[in-house]
Amino acid sequence: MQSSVDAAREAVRQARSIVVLTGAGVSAESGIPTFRSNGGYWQTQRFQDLATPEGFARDPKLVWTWYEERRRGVAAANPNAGHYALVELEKRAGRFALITQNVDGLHERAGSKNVIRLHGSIWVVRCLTCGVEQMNYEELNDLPPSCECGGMLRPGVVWFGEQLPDGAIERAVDEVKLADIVIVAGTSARVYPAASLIPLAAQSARVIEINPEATDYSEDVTWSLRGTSANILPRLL
Ligand code: BJW
Ligand code: ZN
Repeated sequence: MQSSVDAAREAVRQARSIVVLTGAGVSAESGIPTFRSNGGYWQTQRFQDLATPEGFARDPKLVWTWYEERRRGVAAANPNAGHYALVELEKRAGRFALITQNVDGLHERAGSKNVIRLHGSIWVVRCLTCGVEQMNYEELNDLPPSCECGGMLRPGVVWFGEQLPDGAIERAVDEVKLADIVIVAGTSARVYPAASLIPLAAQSARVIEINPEATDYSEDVTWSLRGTSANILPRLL
């Protein structure tokens, strides 16, 4: 393992263009639950109820109660050593992009600049009637919240069956094609199209996977480093 970390660090040092793809595991050490690993949301709750447009239409209050609880958890959390290592990597790299599936905003709070958010933001709300989208960091007490126009607000995230934000996956694909190193950290690689970036990366870049568990793509990457992102990402600098 040590020799793989050393080899990966050397490859990172020599890279001209670095792309990072992150998932919920990167925020786990900030105390934020993942979806599919131990203690993950989908182990006790149905994604159909909480993360689909149909679930929201059936019971917007239930969905909003879950998001509001998560918003409070994220507001009370702080970025961890993994988030900060990626900020440092961006400063050192010639070309750098951070593609994230996370909606918590912790990469931006840590100081990452070129962030491509594939699944939206828990801090954005959108009106179902007038379509206005805005940042909202307040505690929402009356759920579901409503817009000034009287319409119902929804969380500005991407649910199953919904399109990703305009141009997001296209930008991500372009960045991956230009990269010579792609770091994939803290994702189960089960959700598409995000996961499809990993085999795409393996076609033209060296890929470093960081995850305590194996994924479907662990065999296809150059270095699959078993460990946590707060521990391993700083060691790649
Ligand atoms: C650590 C760690 C530590 C723990 N350090 N690691 C192709 C094939 C099959 C299906 C599809 C397909 N294309 C599209 C689909 C449908 C669907 C999909 O992918 N389904 C599959 C599940 C089968 N995709 C969609 O619907 C997407 N839209 C789309 O494709 O539009 C076009 C289209 C529409 C309809 C039909 C076809 C095409 C949208 C996906 C939206 C995902 N939304 C969610 C919730 C909303 C955001 C939110 O509220 O947060 O996004 S689901 C949830 O999963 C969330 C995450 O962003 C996403 C990914 O999860 P992630 O980040 O990988 O977390 P986990 O928990 O799965 O994994 C954590 C990992 O960390 C684990 O591996 C741990 O081991 C590890 N870990 N601690 C490092 N300390
Ligand atoms: Zn409105």
